[in-house]
Amino acid sequence: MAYTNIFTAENQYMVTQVQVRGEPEWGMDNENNLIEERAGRPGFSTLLGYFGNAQIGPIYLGGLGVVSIACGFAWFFIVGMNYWAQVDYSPALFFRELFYLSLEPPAPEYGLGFAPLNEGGWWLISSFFLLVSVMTWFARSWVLADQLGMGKHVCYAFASAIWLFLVLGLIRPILMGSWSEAVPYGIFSHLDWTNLFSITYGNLFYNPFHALSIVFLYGSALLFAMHGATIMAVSRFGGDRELEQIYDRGTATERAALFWRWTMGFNATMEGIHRWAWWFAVLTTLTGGIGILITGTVVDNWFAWAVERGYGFETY
Ligand code: 07D
Repeated sequence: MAYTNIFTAENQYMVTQVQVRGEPEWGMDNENNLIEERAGRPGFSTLLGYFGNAQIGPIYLGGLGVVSIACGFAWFFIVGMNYWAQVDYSPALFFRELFYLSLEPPAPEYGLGFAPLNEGGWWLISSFFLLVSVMTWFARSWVLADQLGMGKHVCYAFASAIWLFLVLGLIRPILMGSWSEAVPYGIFSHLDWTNLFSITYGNLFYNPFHALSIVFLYGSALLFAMHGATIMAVSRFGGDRELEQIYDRGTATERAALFWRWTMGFNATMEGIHRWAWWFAVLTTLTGGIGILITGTVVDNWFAWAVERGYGFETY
């Protein structure tokens, strides 16, 4: 039997990854003359090449990109300056307490009104910048996909994540009539918020949309692992040329498909696996957003809700 050296081209595992390097790739020069608006000369980083493409740049910022980055920085800066103020500008305290520092939304008595700067006002202002930053980044992804003649699949997937983000920080607080419902900006504080949210509304595990969201989150990880592993396992037969294998099915696809049929009696197609992945990812935050939206607005206690429906049991 032939012995395969793991360091030969036929058998490229992640540890034997090949970095091909030629002249920098500038990308297409389409009718919009985007190439002239690209900033910086491209360079190369071997280290970066271990994680993705070794080429860095050129970057296309455009008006939306500049607004998005500026507003994202404003949010980050306001949060950071509040942290510094909270530790009286002591670097030692700042780093020691970093995970405990937090910029909190206004207290319940302020409702949906404005609050003094140090009582949630800064949270409101920084949230405005975060909102603009995320929405302009979305618009940028749309415009760039459009200019490259691409489908809008990335944009729609991003929109699903933004849906959950908006429910958590904007839509649900408005429906509940108070900014105090929103998530604070801090490492441990946002974890505490999550925990408290679950406890307040009778254990989020009984919320079927939280359960669905977990299904799709874990499912995404599983599908991603299965797909990534399958493609790497058949890359020696050209399986990594996935798109070619979709319309001109070769031995890589045949083997990969047969492997899964032998293993579990069913296989996705070379094309369909990407639809599986897209839907699982999109449904994670889509179902999640529904779950959060109806918590406190429609359902007050998920455990009691589950007891009424016969799947929650009181134990004494
Ligand atoms: C949060 C939204 C999109 C984000 C965007 C980003 C920037 C700026 C800045 C980096 C991720 C915009 C912002 C770009 C960033 C810088 C500097 C996406 C987000 C657009 N849960 N749980 C979920 C599990 C429990 C609770 C989802 C598991 C407890 C609450 C997911 C368990 C309690 C909420 C999930 C578990 C609880 C969730 C998140 C196990 C108390 C939500 C999906 C095994 C701890 C959220 C319906 C996601 C949700 C959510 C998993 C347990 C509370 C499926 C595995 C019982 C309050 N939980 N959870 O992709 O959607 O988030 O709920 O115990 O709000 Mg849960």
